[in-house]
Amino acid sequence: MTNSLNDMIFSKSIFIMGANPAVNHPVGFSHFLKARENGAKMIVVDPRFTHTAAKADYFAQIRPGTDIAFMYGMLNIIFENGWEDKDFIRDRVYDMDSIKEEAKKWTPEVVEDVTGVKAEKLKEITEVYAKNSPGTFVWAMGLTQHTVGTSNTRLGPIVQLALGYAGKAGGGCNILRGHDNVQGASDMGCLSENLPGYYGLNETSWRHFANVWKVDYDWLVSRFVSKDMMHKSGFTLSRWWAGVLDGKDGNDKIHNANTNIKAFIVMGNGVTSTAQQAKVQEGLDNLELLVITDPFVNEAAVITNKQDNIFILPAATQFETSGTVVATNRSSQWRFKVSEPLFESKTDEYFLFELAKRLGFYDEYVRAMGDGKGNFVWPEDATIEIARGIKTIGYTGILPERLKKHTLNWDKFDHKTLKGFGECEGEYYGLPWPCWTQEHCGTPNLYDISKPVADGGTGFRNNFGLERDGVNLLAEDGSAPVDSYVNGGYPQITKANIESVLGITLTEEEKSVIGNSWTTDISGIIAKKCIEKGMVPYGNAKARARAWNFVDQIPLHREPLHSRRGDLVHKYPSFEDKVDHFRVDTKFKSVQLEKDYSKEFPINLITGRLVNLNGAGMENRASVYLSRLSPEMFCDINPNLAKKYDINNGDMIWVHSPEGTKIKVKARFTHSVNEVSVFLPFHFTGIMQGVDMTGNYPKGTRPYAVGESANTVANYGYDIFTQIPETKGGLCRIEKA
Ligand SMILES: Nc1nc2c(c(=O)[nH]1)N[C@H]1C(S)=C(S)[C@@H](COP(=O)(O)OP(=O)(O)OC[C@H]3O[C@@H](n4cnc5c(=O)[nH]c(N)nc54)[C@H](O)[C@@H]3O)O[C@H]1N2
Ligand SMILES: Nc1nc2c(c(=O)[nH]1)N[C@H]1C(S)=C(S)[C@@H](COP(=O)(O)OP(=O)(O)OC[C@H]3O[C@@H](n4cnc5c(=O)[nH]c(N)nc54)[C@H](O)[C@@H]3O)O[C@H]1N2
Ligand SMILES: [Mo]
Repeated sequence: MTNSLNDMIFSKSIFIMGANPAVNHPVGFSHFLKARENGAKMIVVDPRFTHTAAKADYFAQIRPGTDIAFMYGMLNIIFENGWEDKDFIRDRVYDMDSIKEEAKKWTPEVVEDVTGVKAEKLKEITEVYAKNSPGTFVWAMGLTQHTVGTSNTRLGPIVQLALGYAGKAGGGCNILRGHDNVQGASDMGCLSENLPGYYGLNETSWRHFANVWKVDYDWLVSRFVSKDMMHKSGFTLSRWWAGVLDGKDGNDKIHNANTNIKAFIVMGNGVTSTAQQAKVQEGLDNLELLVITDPFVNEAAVITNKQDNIFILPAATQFETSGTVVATNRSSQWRFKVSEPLFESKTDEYFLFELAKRLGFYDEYVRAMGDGKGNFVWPEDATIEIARGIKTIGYTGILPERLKKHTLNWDKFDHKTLKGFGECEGEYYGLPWPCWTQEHCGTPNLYDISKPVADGGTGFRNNFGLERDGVNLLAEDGSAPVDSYVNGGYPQITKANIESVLGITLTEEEKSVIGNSWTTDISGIIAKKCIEKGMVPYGNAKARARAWNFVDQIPLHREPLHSRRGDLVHKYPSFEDKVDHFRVDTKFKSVQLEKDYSKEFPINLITGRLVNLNGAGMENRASVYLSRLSPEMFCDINPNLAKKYDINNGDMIWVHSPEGTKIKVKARFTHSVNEVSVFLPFHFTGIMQGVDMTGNYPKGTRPYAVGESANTVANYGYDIFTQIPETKGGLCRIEKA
């Protein structure tokens, strides 16, 4: 998220594409409503008429998986009418021309054919958004859970760049995250393709972390089968089961150091919430060892037929531990323990420390904390270690004492700007990263050059060289944060260029301790000198509208793997199949072009959330009150569609997937879905394709509500870049049960 929910009060328009915050972020949604009361125009683009749409000024009902076409349609109208911000594009954007060229193809009529949204509606929405400046662009899972999810999340910001809505209060991309600390979890390296702080899997990064962790680089190398594996992305949560099944029975082939996965440790994830549940079940059945640490009975242990070597360890909840969490807007917060862990439950760090001891690397694991000999204060010393090591996204200033002060002084921050006063004077709430130094205030809005760096200003990061085919990649002259020593573009700062770019001379002592680049400079000298000169350690560059390191250099519309518009699949085909995508071969075109699925599976399958249940749902279905609100699994269906199948409200129906899987659920009539789509919430499990597995719950733990999982019928399909499942694009067939 570049801005924050609070910042929305400065928006004149709010464009919500693929998010339903009225249901999924109900507290945060109050900021949307306040902005709207303040005069902001609210626009919703969603295949369903959602609770959020009900509060909007404009609503477009889009065919799932066609957001790229819609956004190019907007860009077409913007460029046709000259509504783009020409100065912003000239000074701060690389190659908007390629986007302009592609947008020409997407006339309102072509967009209407592909997306199902009337040309007039597209024009109206585009005009309202372009003329009510600044506008903020909001998205969540409706844009990401597609084979083209990454392209979607690139084109949204490009719309913002075109309109000059980036780097402004009231503008930016307000991307709504999921769990309370999901931002912090990805910052900390809970992704299989990078180290903490998004450091790439390469030798420079590993050497940096060897430094941070105070261990030998060679010792780290010795923990891997080979250096190749050390530099290779791991499996993802989406397809860990493919790693177990190892290509057998027609499953995708894996590339994993000549072995399959045999043991699986689950810590705070709902395994029953991922796509391809029939495969997940098969993966679980074929494990040698399954260990789950969870405050609840994680239902991965319930849906498997495996009889032995399943361990459920009782984890304490977040109320029984303390430490930092990072919110959707990059602000950190200190969480104080409410009570000691109850009964025999243990904190997550306890399990991790014990595991490290038993695997024989506990000493190395804790060496960077406290005195380096195992005497440390938890979790403060861990927070300090993070601040020391993570430069890429600016964690240096995010220290325990500063955060505790913020959490204890909520009343000393302005609700609109996040700016502190009184004892919090000069700091933004939660020190939103990047927080460059131990004194820096945090960065409330990314890429905002209207203020000095010392007050949270930044340009775009220089990460891809100084020029491309002779074209300048740095910001143009006159475009830099206020009070910058260099009033224009400059490269990221290194040991080699710091003196010439900043116009300073380092002392011999400084030279002896400074790191090679701002990303690895544990001494903090680069950041300190940069801020003194009003400059950003990562440089001041242009944002790339065309990114040459992606399969699609500019985002392109590609039909979902399973498309209702079989006729469009050949015009907008998916990607080539990808070998070794997070260690597993992944199919795109070969699935898409196998047949015209729309004949046999004529209904769009949309999945998503309910307000009373969360994620895999066990936490909430264990509550009698929350379960009463949705006591059983259901399928939202338009009465006119139901009529065709002789289905009445409340009838049981079978929903079938192209993979041959099926679920039995109750039909619920609603006009929020159109006549060619159904909606399934994904918060249920316990019943697998009609087979009741609930006998597997340990005694006394069966939740108040169980049911079939939507993910048993969610179709095959994964994003080309992140491997997120295509759970927002797919087809199904229904019949009365
Ligand atoms: N009550 C509750 N709140 C939650 C959660 C929960 O489970 N329950 N989960 C949390 C988590 S982990 C997350 S990630 C967030 C997710 O928050 P959201 O992304 O808002 O959640 P969803 O309901 O999955 O999807 C949002 C919308 O995308 C629409 N959509 C589907 N396909 C498309 C498409 O192709 N294009 C467009 N434009 N829209 C599409 C759906 O109809 C839906 O209304 O919510 C968080 N908050
Ligand atoms: N069809 C479909 N599928 C989807 C989605 C969709 O929109 N459609 N959305 C996807 C998204 S965005 C997400 S994030 C996932 C949902 O993500 P899940 O990972 O399924 O989310 P939760 O149900 O919150 O699961 C978290 C687990 O952690 C446990 N837990 C809670 N607190 C703690 C703790 O302190 N320590 C430990 N060890 N455990 C704890 C909970 O009891 C629970 O079992 O679902 C994904 N699946
Ligand atoms: Mo999520």
